[in-house]
Amino acid sequence: MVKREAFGPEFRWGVATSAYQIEGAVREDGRGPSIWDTFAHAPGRIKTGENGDVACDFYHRYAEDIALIRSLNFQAHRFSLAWPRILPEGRGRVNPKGLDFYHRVIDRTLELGLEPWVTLYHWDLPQALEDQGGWTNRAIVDWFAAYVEVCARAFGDRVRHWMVLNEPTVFTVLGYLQGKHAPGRRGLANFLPAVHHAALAQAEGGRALRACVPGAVVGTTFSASYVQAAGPTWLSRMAAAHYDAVANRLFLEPALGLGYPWNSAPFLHLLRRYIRPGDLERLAFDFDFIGLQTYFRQLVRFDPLQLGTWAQEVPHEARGGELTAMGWEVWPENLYLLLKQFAAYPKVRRIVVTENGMALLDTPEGDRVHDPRRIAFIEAHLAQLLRAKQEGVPVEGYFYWSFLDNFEWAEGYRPRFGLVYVDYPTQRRIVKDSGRWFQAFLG
Ligand code: IFM
Repeated sequence: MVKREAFGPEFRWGVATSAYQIEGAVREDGRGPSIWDTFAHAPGRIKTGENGDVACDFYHRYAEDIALIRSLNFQAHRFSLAWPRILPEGRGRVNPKGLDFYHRVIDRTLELGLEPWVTLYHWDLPQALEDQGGWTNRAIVDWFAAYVEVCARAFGDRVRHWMVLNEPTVFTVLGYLQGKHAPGRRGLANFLPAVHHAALAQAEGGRALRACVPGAVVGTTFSASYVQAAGPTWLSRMAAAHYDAVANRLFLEPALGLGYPWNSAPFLHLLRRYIRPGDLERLAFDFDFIGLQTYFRQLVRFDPLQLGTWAQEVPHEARGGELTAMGWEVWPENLYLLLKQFAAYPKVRRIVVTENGMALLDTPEGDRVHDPRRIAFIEAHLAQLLRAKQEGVPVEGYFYWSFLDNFEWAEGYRPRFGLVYVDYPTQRRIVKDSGRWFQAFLG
């Protein structure tokens, strides 16, 4: 049984959310449309046909919701700013009411003694910018830096902890290569420029923050999955190395000044088409912390039809272990192995687990939601985190994803990740047993 004391007094405990997944109020107070509004309203894009128009109605309920975070004894509140609420056209005109909303959220967070941890980009790109090419247009590097500057100047007096991007590999692979997420583009001709511009924006965003907010603690977050070869053959190991380069190293290594991992996945040399003189140096930024976000490992086998990575994922359901409502295998050692992998880079000075959590199909029984599987998931992952920490990995925080059940992108509202159950028709909140578990653990 893990105990809070074992993590030390400096360790940060928090919960995480993102704007489009919880706020709702998509047409209120001057917010402009985002690519997720467009995508979710297009037929067939979201499995359940749902959208984020109302979501958890956090826009109107933020004061009570933040109080709920406090009541669970967390110290930190991670949330994202919606770019189209602040700059409805993505650039130029600032929407004062958009800024006001986040002033209120930040003030409420601080008033309750919680630290605000702010993500600048959690996937809700202004539609007006997508209409000009979105992440495939190199101008986005400047658009993004200008947006970061607006946010830094508005909130930098009260926000110390910042994260520039949320999971760039996920939004470029799913949004620009596979078309499963907004904006629904496909193919390398979209993916490769989106990768390079997001990697540049990641570093430029860090520089913009540092320039505007003295004393800011600047991070960025990466999706990660520990990659294992499904078989002992050379081909299987080669496929795993290619997959690892894309899944875990694509954005991390350029930020660390190591460039793109094209020696491990040669198809990434195609990125050179988008790289201009000086870019490779501009990709580096000395982040104060690296946000590690993980949910499952990847087991891969060689597949000659998977051009580029040569890797095919072994289906999670074929692995024989417990599955979450996302169909993801539960394998807690993944967190330990990834922490070790990330900590092996000399330039990674501090790591914060900025997301980790389990989706279930929770159902309330009266005013209780019993979720023992989620409690077991959390305990097992915290034990693995502690194992890494005790072996010297500089991991300094854990944020559970997510505070509330919310809009799980293309999956709609069916998988529930929250510590707090949301009854969407009434917007009633019920603290699940896992939320009560955290309350006692942190209390
Ligand atoms: O809900 C997402 C979040 O937006 C980004 N990281 C993974 C979570 C679960 O899929």
